[in-house]
Amino acid sequence: MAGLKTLTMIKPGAVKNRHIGAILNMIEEAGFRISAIKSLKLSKEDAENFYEEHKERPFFPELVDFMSSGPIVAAILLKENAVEDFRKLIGSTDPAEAEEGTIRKLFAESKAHNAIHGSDSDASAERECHFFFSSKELLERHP
Ligand code: RTP
Ligand code: MG
Repeated sequence: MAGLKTLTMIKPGAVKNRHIGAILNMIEEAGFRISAIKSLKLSKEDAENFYEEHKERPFFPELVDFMSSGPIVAAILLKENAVEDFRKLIGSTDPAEAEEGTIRKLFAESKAHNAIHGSDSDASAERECHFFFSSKELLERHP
C-alpha cells in the first residue's frame, strides 16, 4: 500500500520571491494536510547530506550552493498516495517540461532553481522526515 506522507521543501528562490503563502495554499487545496512545518537555513553540509544520492552528479556543487543560499520551509504532508500525488502537483524537475498549473510551472525560475522539493519514494520520505523533524514532531497529527 502506498504511503501516507511525503516531505517537501520550499526552496530558497521561492522563499525569497515571497511565494510561501501561495505554495502552501496550493498544497492544502490539493488535499494534503500539513502535519509539521518549519523555516530554517541549511548549512552547506546539511544540503550535501540531504542530497547525498546526487554527490557524483555534475550539478551537485550548484545544488548544494543554492539549497544553502537562504531560508527554506520544510514540511511533512499527509494524504493517501502522498509521494506520487505530490510529485504530480509539483510537476517535472525542469519547469520548461512541467505541466500547466503545477507548482514548478508557476514558481520555478529554472531547472536548478525549481521552487520546491518532493520526496521520490516512501523510503526517501521516511528518511527526509527524520532529517528535519524530531520524534515528537513526527507524530502524525490530523487537525
Ligand atoms: P528534488 O529532489 O529537489 O525534488 O528534485 P527532483 O527529484 O525533481 O530532481 P532530482 O533528480 O532529485 O535532482 C535534484 C535537484 O537537483 C537540481 N538539478 N539540476 N542542472 C541540472 O541538470 C539539474 N538536474 C537536477 C534540481 O534543482 C533538482 O530539483
Ligand atoms: Mg529528487
